[in-house]
Amino acid sequence: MTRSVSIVVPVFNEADFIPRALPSLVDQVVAVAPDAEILIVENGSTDGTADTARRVSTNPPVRVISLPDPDYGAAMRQGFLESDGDWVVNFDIDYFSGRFLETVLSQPDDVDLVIASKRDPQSKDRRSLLRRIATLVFNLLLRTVLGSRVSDTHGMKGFRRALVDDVAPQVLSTKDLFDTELVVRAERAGYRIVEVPVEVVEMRTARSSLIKRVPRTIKGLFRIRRALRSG
Ligand SMILES: Nc1nc2c(ncn2[C@@H]2O[C@H](COP(=O)(O)OP(=O)(O)OP(=O)(O)O)[C@@H](O)[C@H]2O)c(=O)[nH]1
Ligand SMILES: [Mg+2]
Repeated sequence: MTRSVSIVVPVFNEADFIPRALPSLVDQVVAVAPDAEILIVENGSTDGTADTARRVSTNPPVRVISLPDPDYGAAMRQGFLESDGDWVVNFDIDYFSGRFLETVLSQPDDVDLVIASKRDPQSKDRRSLLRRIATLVFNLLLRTVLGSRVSDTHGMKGFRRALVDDVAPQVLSTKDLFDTELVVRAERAGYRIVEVPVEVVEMRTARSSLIKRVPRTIKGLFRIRRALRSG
């Protein structure tokens, strides 16, 4: 018998935050899915993140995977490929929800992908105005450049096993765009996608630099477009 869900959590230089966040993540997951596995995928950290994760959660369901070079998308990809749950759900160490997991696991059979959309009219996005604007602008670019109709690709998502096995190996993007390309490829392949509202509360001060991300993201979206056009 296969397990109901694998949770994939990319982490980078989170040694300080993991002791605070991981026990709560594990509790919330186990309360909803006692048979879940939780794959913590670290790459390139310089602060002992992987060891900290192993120390904080010594027992299953947590498994820690460690790779050499810092890359969010590569970590996500590795976690997805090593997972074996009927669903694969991605969480960040500072953004996870047992309630979202419950929503994913209660979907009817014909749903393949569940997106927690920060832009759903019923969502409560309590992040800073700048982050909310960044999400809006990114989504407008996604719609314009790639013709996508989803309203958000960053953040929590649940993927059906068949979709992961079919589409994840085709994804070329790394870094922040791995999951965006996965969603867009799934959309184009005709998988059934539903978006659900979410409440987003910052668990800590935002630490990633938007300035560095913007040019990289725009280049990445055009690279995805070229890849999709060339088949
Ligand atoms: N494995 C891996 N994980 C990463 C990398 N960069 C970020 N992460 C993890 O990805 C998740 C999201 O990263 P954050 O730093 O919170 O970035 P964000 O959520 O996009 O932006 P803010 O939280 O608003 O700053 C966290 O779990 C990070 O530890 C990376 O290079 N490799
Ligand atoms: Mg974050």
